[in-house]
Amino acid sequence: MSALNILVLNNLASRHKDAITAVMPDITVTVTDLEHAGEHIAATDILVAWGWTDIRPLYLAAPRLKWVHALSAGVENMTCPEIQASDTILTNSKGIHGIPVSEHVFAMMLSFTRGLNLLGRQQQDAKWARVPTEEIHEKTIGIVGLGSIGREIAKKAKGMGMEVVATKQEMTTEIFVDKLYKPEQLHEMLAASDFIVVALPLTDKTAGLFTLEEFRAMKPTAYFFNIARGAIVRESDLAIALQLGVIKGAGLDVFENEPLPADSPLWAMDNVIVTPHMAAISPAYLDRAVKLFVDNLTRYIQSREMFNIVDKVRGY
Ligand code: OXD
Repeated sequence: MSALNILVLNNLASRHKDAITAVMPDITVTVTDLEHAGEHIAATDILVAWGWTDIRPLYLAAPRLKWVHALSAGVENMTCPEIQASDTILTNSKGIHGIPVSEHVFAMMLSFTRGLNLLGRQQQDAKWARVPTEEIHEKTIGIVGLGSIGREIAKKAKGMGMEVVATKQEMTTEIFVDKLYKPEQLHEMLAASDFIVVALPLTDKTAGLFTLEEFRAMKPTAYFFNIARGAIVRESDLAIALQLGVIKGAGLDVFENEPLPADSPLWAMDNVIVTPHMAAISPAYLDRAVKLFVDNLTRYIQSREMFNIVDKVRGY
């Protein structure tokens, strides 16, 4: 294969660059940001960026581009009509999120059940007062979308003595799941769950999936968690459900608009935990992401089947 120019729109440590250039001679890695990407795009063969980067303007100015790789799992801003109609390969970083995201989900769940969401507020006023507690032991967790993140959540939930149920397109044998539901049985699963975690990709089918109707299908004691994409949930309906006690609480890492606007009612609710789209972030993230990219680059160069190829029309 002839020389390859790789443009990366994120900082890389020298060990990351070295791992990429070690794949074959004649690889050039240029690290820059979106603002300066235009200076390099005409010569770029492979573009590496986060899936929320609007790559369309770059894509239209990239005659050599053959492959776009998302450092994230989501590719929501990478599937412009032009790329959909082209033979440009699109891959993502699916498979590296399970550990940090599942830890984040349990951090939020346990914050609610041990009252840390309330205690944190009290501590600011030096207030010594016990708050109600709950156990997650023997409670049911309902995972909406059993991909690699959902499976890691299921594994940890089992280890904590929970009953695990999940929705999944295909019925497979899942060692950490007690019962699988089809997506069309979502309401049935919601009604059976004490903790509901959304772990779906954002697609035309999942956008706006959670409305007041879905919150009404949940137990009034249920806690709802979204670590997927904000647009899967109608946020105004969620706020109403939380205000009216339709559900008990919500742990949210993703929002319809990010950053979450300062006037969102969610900020002030003490039955809501807001985290700034950081569930996947950990010191290990970039090491894992670069390793995955390097493995795929090797396959690309050797013309072997690549993994994590995204169906550009389906969106995941
Ligand atoms: C991702 C994310 O899509 O962290 O990777 O949200």
